[in-house]
Amino acid sequence: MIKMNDIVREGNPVLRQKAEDVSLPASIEDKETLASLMEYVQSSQNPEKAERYGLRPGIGLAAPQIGVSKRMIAVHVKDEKGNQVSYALFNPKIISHSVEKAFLTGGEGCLSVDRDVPGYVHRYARVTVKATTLEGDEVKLRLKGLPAICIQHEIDHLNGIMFYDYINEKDPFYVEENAQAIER
Ligand code: K3U
Ligand code: NI
Repeated sequence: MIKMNDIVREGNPVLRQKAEDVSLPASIEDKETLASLMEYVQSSQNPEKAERYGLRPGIGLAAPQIGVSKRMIAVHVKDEKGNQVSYALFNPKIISHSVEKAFLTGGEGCLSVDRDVPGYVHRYARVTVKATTLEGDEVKLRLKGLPAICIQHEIDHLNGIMFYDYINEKDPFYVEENAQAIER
């Protein structure tokens, strides 16, 4: 089981590398790694388990964050209707996106960043993502709201991008024209 000590922190070069594609069909080892990412995010949102194992809650996790530079992510988050959106994905790729941007009014955080970084992170409001699931099925996902924000944050980890790279240095709370504010 992944614990906080297994999560690499900013400053570790793996977080700035471009992760390698996972060769498909996935090996048992890669499937176990992806399953462990999902286990972490699910357990971290369970108050008893989070307390017992000292897990900081997260809605997503990417393989580079545990030092594995391969294209795997887990997302476990509720959409605006309260439906659970849960995906464990190999080689996720954004194949199209809206022109409209969106941002979380509370900003973003990261399990690899042990400090508060205030400011708005503008991302695409809607994305279509192609990927392969843990079960080996090719999927095309259409996401908006918090799930869309979360999957972009996780795919960024596969490309060596941190959320604060997007924050306007001079005016962290600058709002881009026509950007949609998402309350969480
Ligand atoms: O945003 C977080 C959260 C945790 C519990 C409930 C609701 C929200 C914690 S930070 C987080 O989940 C990161 C995880 C990371 F860094 F490992 F990928 C993902 C994330 C945070 C904010 C926006 C999008 C994604
Ligand atoms: Ni992160």
